[in-house]
Amino acid sequence: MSCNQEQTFIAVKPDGVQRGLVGDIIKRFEQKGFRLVAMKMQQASKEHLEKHYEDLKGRPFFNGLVEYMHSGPVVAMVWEGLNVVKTGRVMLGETNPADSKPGTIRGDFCIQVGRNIIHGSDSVESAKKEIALWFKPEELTNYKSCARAWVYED
Ligand code: D4T
Repeated sequence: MSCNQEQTFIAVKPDGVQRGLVGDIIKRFEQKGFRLVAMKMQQASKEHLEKHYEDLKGRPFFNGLVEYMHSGPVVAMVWEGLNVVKTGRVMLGETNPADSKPGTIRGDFCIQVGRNIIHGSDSVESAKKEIALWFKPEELTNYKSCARAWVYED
């Protein structure tokens, strides 16, 4: 696999959907040059969300986090490109929007950690796990972006 084919899991959380920020968020990843591989809108079950956040089980905010994520549909996506996991996290900003710089998604669009509008995988390993949890293999598209030669040198 070429390093340009790294993939990350990005989800617009229920508050981002309700606040009409889906288009703005997609636009940022598109403008950056990343390739959209898969996308769907889904109201996830609590069991599914407990699995997604299993590393945080035991944290005091865990139940509230699952309730919030279950409270409405999310827009789940897979984005692909060079260093997309790390760059995606930079584009998102810090977990707590108060620490996020202007110009980042959380820095520009939200205020509190419990309503931070977007999720992004924090490592290549968790991206693989999360993509497998949210998407069936056949839901991941495989097309050649016509912009590729204008985004990458090789
Ligand atoms: P996600 O996973 O949603 O992209 O967030 P992060 O990767 O940036 O941060 P995280 O896993 O530590 O937290 C997951 C999720 O929990 C909420 N949260 C977090 C919260 O409500 N209160 C808190 O004190 C923390 C640390 C926000 C994001």
